[in-house]
Amino acid sequence: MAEQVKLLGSWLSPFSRRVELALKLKGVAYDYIDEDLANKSTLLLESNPVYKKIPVLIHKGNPIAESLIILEYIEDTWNGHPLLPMDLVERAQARFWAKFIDDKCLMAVWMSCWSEGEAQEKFMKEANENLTILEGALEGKKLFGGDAIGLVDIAANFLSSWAGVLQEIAGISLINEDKHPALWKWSQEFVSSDVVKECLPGREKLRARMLSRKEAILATKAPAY
Ligand SMILES: N[C@@H](CCC(=O)N[C@@H](CS)C(=O)NCC(=O)O)C(=O)O
Repeated sequence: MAEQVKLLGSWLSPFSRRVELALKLKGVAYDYIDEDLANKSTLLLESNPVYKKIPVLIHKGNPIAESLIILEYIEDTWNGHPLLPMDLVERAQARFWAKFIDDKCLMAVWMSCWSEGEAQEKFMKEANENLTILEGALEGKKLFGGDAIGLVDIAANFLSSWAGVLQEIAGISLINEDKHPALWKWSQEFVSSDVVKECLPGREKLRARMLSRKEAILATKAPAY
């Protein structure tokens, strides 16, 4: 029931969009609260006192934080569209790649877009190498989950629309048909799904928000997501 499931998120955040996508794939009804991250609600601060970040899923009054942990909770709690394969080895591999995306790809891509000069070159090299490694996990499949969207596809959402907009703003090209053909194809396939479309921020709105923050972000040495 919707009143039992609440998501504290932000329309801009790939992390909270991951949770929305998982809930929609499972067909779970939920109430969504869009947080003002410059003025966090008491509910958010009390629900995630350690990191004070969105997303937080509140199920029957129990708060669960950190998007990848929330995705696992959703998989364990609700039937319907499976986010993980049945095979135990494949499940472990999916978890590995989701963590690899968080640890090795997201920050490298993000920082490539928000740095300049030598630092930018370093981040772009790192992003390129790690995206090439990530492509190995596609192994000729159209999605990381095979024919259906799974945990790794959801974790990689940032590499679709967010990365596209940020690269455009930064005037760089990290993920394109020549450099990362498998990932490029994946991205086209991923964003063509209707349920995924419902869980993306909207290109123009995202672009406008990022452009308005560009100066402030560039002035910060280690801009947070
Ligand atoms: N590792 C976290 C990252 C979540 C995160 O970085 N959330 C950002 C928004 S994209 C946030 O709440 N930022 C507010 C802050 O840092 O004060 C996850 O996967 O859930």
